[in-house]
Amino acid sequence: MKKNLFLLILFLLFLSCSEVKPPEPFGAVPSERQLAWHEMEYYMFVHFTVNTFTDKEWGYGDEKESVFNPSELDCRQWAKAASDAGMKGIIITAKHHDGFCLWPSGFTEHSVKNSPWKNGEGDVLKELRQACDEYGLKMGVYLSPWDRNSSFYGTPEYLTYYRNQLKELLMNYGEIFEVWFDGANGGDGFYGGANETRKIDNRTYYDWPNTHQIVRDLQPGAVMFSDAGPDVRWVGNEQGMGSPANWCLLNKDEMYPGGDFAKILGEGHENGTYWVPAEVDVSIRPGWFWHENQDSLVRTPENLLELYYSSVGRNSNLLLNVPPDKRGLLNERDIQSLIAFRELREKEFTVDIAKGKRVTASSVRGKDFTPMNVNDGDTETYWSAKDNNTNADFIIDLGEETEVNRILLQEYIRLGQRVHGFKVEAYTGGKWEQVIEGTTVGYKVIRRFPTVKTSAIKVIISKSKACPVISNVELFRAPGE
Ligand code: FUL
Repeated sequence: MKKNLFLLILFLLFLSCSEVKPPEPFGAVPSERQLAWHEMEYYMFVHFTVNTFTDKEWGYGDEKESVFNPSELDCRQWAKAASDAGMKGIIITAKHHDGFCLWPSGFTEHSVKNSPWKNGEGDVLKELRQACDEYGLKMGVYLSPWDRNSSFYGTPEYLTYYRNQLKELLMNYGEIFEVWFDGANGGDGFYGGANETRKIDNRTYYDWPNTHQIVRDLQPGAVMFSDAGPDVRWVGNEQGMGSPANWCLLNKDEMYPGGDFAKILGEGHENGTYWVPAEVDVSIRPGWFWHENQDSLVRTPENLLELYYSSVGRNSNLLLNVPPDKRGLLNERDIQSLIAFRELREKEFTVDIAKGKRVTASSVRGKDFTPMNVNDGDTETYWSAKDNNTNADFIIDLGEETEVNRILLQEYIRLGQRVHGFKVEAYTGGKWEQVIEGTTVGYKVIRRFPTVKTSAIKVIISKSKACPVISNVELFRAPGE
């Protein structure tokens, strides 16, 4: 009897040793819809409304519908440009602060239905949906909470009006990947002819939880953006600058859209209780809307590459605004810049030098978590150190002296964002030399460093909240020094 018990214990011990469990998640983790959003990385913002024709950035709300009259509107041209540029979706200003709707809303006369465009029969959202489907892009909507046209604005009735419009957008235009709630709120406007200033309390007026529920019910796969989430947060500036230390974590309950939180939003909260990653929204021109006198001020491909490093390279998504002109077409200059930027980007990341090379680590949790997972081309597999090993490293053996000047790192974020200190060293001249130092990683970081000729690269996770879990490492030799 005793012998049997002993054998059983031995057997159980054997079972528990052979199966090494994955690490426990640490802190807040992303939802499935957020994980899908992270993979979008780079997509287009389209600012288009009456402002395009009146040369304004913020329409007052009294614009006649007749001013909206694009001569050659072609959403397929936008979608083709986005797809050629390597973008994965388009978010459109279905309604900006002026209240003019790009779709024939049943709740206002202030829309395309009273414009001369297509004799009032047109629907920009419908055309964009078809174009996105044709080019394999996802579609998102911006619906300005502030409405300078509506007589309801500032009263409780406005909420019903706003939610009705939101429902129209979420029910009639297929799958929406992101709903964009702008933070600019309240001030002077037309308001149905009142021509006055209306102030609202950002914290309470919109009753956001109930509006958010509408999005969850009608488009469960969509993420919601605002200054403070709930799913995606503003990065705190409109210059395209992600924060070098960037937590996907935020104590969002302490915040509300339109509040004064710009400084916090860049970095997020190191120990935030919710997963709310940052999105960098920035325009390819000085303004959000098209203005003829800005045709010469389109960002250069080199400048767009800088934006890419300061957004996607810093654990954020890049939402790049490209505004159609009065024809309803993206301007040739903007398209040229976008395409040349794609070419530059491709030259940066031509051959992944790390792929398939031998990788060894100072700590390995078990055979399923081998360091060879970091460069197997599969971001669902990862290297993990043993529990409590919050300081660990791995070495990529390049086999021969190779020039390297870029590194891309990704954490397996399904288990949370853990790393808050890392270094990269290159083996050169018989010793290890540091090439970069960083803080957070998260979904992705891409770092540049002066070209080094090396036979091995060491990634040291010097500080982590729990054992590190790294899903991907790529190395490149980009043109230049
Ligand atoms: C801001 C708005 O006021 C701008 O017009 C633009 O839409 C930008 C993306 O967000 O808050």
